[in-house]
Amino acid sequence: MIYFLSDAHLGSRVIADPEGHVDRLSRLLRQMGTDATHIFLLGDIFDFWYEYLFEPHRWLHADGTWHMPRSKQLYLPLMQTLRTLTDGGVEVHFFIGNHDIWTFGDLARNTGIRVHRQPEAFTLDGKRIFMAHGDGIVPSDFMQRLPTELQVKIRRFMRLRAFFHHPVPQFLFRLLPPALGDAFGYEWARRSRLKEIRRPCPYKGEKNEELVQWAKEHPEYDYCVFGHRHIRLDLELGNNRRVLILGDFFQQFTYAVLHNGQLQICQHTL
Ligand SMILES: [Mn+2]
Repeated sequence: MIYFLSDAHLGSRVIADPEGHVDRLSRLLRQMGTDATHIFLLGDIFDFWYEYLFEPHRWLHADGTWHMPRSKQLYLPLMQTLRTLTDGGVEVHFFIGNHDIWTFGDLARNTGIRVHRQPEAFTLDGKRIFMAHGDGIVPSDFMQRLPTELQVKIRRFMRLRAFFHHPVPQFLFRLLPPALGDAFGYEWARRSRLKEIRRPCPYKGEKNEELVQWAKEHPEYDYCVFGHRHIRLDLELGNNRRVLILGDFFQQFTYAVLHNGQLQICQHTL
């Protein structure tokens, strides 16, 4: 079995019980581990994640004990879960989202997961599958069809995205004391969560949803799987091709399973 999950936004300051949220995801991942060959985490697993220069980089010690940096203490059960999965031979792939861009090796080294900073295509169960978090994917002809005000909004997002991905500001931010960087980062993330809760952006329809448009323009893939939008979508594109948007593991608690070439979205219940 192959699993896909995105947008848990762990650690979000709008969540009443952040420990319970981390536990819920950790428990599901351990359950997946009983029959999984691969697990794909498609971005925004953390509401904010930054690996600072002046904090410990080695979390798992030779004697098997864990010493998380104080800024990441909350995530210890998840780190242990990921380590158990990868030690047990499960391939865990972690795509950065737009909230957890800033892993510089610590996460991969301590847990054994593979970090992807770019979209990636895999052949699994005989299907050609394209995966990405979904931010920054805007087909150019699609852009031109949009009203000017929406174009301006997207351009602003892309500029901020380029800044967040740039090594110079990244290095400077890494120099901050973790408590200061986190205070800033979690507050930025909290505001974007609140904005989304107050003004959700529902499915825009086949013609206006950029990820759907992108999938349509790429017939070389059987399936395209995305996160980011926090909507649950499973759309047929003809010729057995499909595009999935995973929902989230924050309010909807959805994820997807691929088994014998069949892909479907599931709902996690407590
Ligand atoms: Mn996102």
